[in-house]
Amino acid sequence: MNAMEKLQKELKKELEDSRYIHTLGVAYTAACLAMRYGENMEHAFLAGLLHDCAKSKNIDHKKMMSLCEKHAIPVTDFEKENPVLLHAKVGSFLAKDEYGVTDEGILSAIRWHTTGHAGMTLLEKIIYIADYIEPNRKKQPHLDEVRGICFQNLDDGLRRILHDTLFYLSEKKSVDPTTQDTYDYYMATILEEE
Ligand code: DGI
Ligand code: FE
Ligand code: FE
Repeated sequence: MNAMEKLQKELKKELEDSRYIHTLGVAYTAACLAMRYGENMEHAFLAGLLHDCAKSKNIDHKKMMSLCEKHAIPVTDFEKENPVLLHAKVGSFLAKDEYGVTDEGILSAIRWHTTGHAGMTLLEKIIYIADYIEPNRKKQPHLDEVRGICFQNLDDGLRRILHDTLFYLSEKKSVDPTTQDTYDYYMATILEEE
């Protein structure tokens, strides 16, 4: 068994079945986007596999908070109110600490997969997008159209996902300031590109 297969076996044990299925979907979708846009395919696959590793059966919100305290990971007030957001930061920490990932590009793709941020790298965009469009995702509106766009033009796909996410969030929950920042940044870059 190679290292990637071993990791998959470990994650299968660590995650709920549905979360593991989603994880594989993200890994393969990220690999496809990497092929399309010229990113390192192995890096994309590995980041996809680990992006939700903090959503382990053995880690609840309390445990995420205590991991942040113990390892000096800063927690914003918004994250204190919405601790589910912490799985991105904690996941990046665990990818390094528990799973031995050293590549900073992979770690930051995990770190930013939930909110995105202004000025994302290609790999960060790929993981952010793959998380949204992977085949097991079903509930979001007009997903098939969004999937097509993501394989035609990555930034158009990113903007479309940010738009739909903000719309969804603003109806149901409060929007994280970083998510808002990401949205504002990428909407403002439409004009610059053209
Ligand atoms: O971990 P996944 O479910 O695969 O997807 P994800 O990492 O995008 O996380 C989605 C969760 O994070 C979902 O419970 C909504 C929450 N979330 C993401 N952005 C925001 C947010 N919650 C709030 N309140 N505000 C946000 O901006
Ligand atoms: Fe996630
Ligand atoms: Fe995910």
